[in-house]
Amino acid sequence: MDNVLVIREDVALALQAGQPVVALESTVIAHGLPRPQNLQTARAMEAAVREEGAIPATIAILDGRLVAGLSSEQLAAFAASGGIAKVSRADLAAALAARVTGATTVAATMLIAERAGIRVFATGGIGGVHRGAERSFDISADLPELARTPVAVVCAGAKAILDLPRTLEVLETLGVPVAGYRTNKFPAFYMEDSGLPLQSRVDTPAEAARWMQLHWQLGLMSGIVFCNPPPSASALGKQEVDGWIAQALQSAAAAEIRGKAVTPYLLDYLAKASGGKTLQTNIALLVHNARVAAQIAKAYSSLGSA
Ligand code: PSU
Ligand code: MN
Repeated sequence: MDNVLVIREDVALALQAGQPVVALESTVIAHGLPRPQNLQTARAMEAAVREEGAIPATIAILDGRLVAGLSSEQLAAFAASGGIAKVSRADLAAALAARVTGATTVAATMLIAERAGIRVFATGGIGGVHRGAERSFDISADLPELARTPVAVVCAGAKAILDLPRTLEVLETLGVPVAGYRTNKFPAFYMEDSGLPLQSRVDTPAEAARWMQLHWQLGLMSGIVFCNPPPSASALGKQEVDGWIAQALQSAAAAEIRGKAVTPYLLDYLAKASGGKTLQTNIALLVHNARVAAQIAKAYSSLGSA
């Protein structure tokens, strides 16, 4: 792996010393947020992780290598460039062979984090079962990745554009634990409550860390989803969001958007239709998730099993 996986020096040192590290993804930077908010948010997430006493490792593919821990300059160049490939598990070898710059999805970021030895990862909302998946079969590769890769993902649930009841059903089928972080409800990304109850919750970083330890001690190789609702002050109401989502889905259908382009198209449409409101909420929840992930990473590393 050495010639393929590059781990930033401070990240490697922290991992060797059993100190907390938080992985961050790069599809949200390249495809989930517009410029210049993408770089500002990536930096704010890294700063939140550091403030909590952990080391951030933003993961991407640069010039044919998997990089765990972009430097400040690499991050700026990445956020500024257009035409970056969206890379999931299936695309990794092709991206390396073609020496492209690649943005890693939740699925690819989890996989690379695990190879690097990082156990905690923060994102906005995971991918899931798309609405109408009974016809399109569009189910994010994030779900099967969660089933096979032992990394804890801190997120505000799954993205609101998805079919959330079916997303939860698939996670259950795949044996992926889904816990509310200080909530009994599955959040809906921009909204604190999807209306779907969660079976379990944790209330402290120490409890989350204990879960991780037990789950992996049992030899269960799946990921764990910790659902951290968006901060109340920036959460949006169901009625307004549902209206924007309906418009976004209609527009995507009319424009015949398919495959990897679907999620970026919908997020961009929502940001515009809402006059920037969904963008502000997306940014707030990303930074909040980074902070909570760092707290969990710290608690997990203090257990000494990292
Ligand atoms: N969270 C966000 N914004 C995003 C994503 C997550 O706040 O853009 C990205 C993640 O990289 C996730 C991807 O893996 O969206 C899902 O894409 P798809 O539905 O094509 O699997
Ligand atoms: Mn898809």
